Amino acid sequence: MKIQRIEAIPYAIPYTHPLRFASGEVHTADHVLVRIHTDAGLVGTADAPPRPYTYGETQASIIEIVQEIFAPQLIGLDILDRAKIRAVMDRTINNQVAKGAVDIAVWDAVGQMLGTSVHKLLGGYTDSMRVSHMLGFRPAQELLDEALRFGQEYGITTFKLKVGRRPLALDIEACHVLREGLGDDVEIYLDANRGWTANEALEVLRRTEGLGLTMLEEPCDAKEAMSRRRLVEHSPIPIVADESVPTAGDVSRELLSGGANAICIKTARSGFTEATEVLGLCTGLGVDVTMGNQIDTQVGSLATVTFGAAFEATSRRAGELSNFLDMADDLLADPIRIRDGRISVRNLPGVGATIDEDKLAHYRQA
Ligand code: MUC
Ligand code: MG
Repeated sequence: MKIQRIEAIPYAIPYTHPLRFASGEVHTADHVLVRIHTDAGLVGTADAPPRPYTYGETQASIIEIVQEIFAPQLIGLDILDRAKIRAVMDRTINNQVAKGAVDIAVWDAVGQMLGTSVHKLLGGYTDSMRVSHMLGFRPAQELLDEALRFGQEYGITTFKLKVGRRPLALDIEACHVLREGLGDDVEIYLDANRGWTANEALEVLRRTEGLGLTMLEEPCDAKEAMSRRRLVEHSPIPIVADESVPTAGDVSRELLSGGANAICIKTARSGFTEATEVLGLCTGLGVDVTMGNQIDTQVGSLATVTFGAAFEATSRRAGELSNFLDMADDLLADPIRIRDGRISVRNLPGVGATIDEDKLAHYRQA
């Protein structure tokens, strides 16, 4: 079965409220839906969320690279030749989110062809994941209200708090208010999106000691190599690399240089193929992983849970799977449901992301 045509469809869905963090803010999900059509009539689907402030990719750049650079080289290839497809894309550096979407769409088509869920093809370890909800910048009391509401409505008991603000006291206060208001049984971890220096991060860790925070993600720019290594050595909790490790090679560099001791895996930027490589690297070295959120729609979140639930190491911790709740609408025909703080995989051929065509027509851009 061969790749016949690749579409990159821009669409925009507004957020109910903006999500703010140290490296940017999002008001609209201006994403790209990637569709790979095969000569047998099957269509593989994936979502590409551009994150200009993180990787430099935009909606326009993703469309351009998929349609003008990748598609002409991929059309005619066998859908099963995933390593060849990947090698073709890897001739071009960067553009991780565009590559990730093509990769997931290929896996989706393969699963459909075989009549098997991609979750099972990848590993089929378990059938659901615990959900971690990401809290953007807000005054401390509003953060607590949001977390309490997500606990009550969805049973979510793990929260990633966006930090990285100055003065540091803003985030330190938010940590204290959340811990006091949520009690000791709720997991709280932090993501600074490079907002601090490594030494500021050390100060925050000192001033939040005793709050039981479990991880600190991307505290500073990874280029701050010496101070960051010192932070990793002195931190009582894992220092997670996220945007500093878009590829497996970056993961090796950060782990070997002591810039991180845990890794955030995001299917949106790694697809399933490179995410598997990153996971193998981490489990081989005995390094913890988390399943991260690229501020994904339901289509993207379904890809994350498909991968995360497929392996023991990725399903151990709660995955960041719920920020589609910040969006006014979505494209999935059968919406994702969060029950008792968990999301289930779909036992359908492929990834199981059936698109509501009316919604796509409504939100599609020229
Ligand atoms: C995260 O984990 O950093 C914010 C920016 C981005 O690229 O992803 C999100 C979440
Ligand atoms: Mg992050």
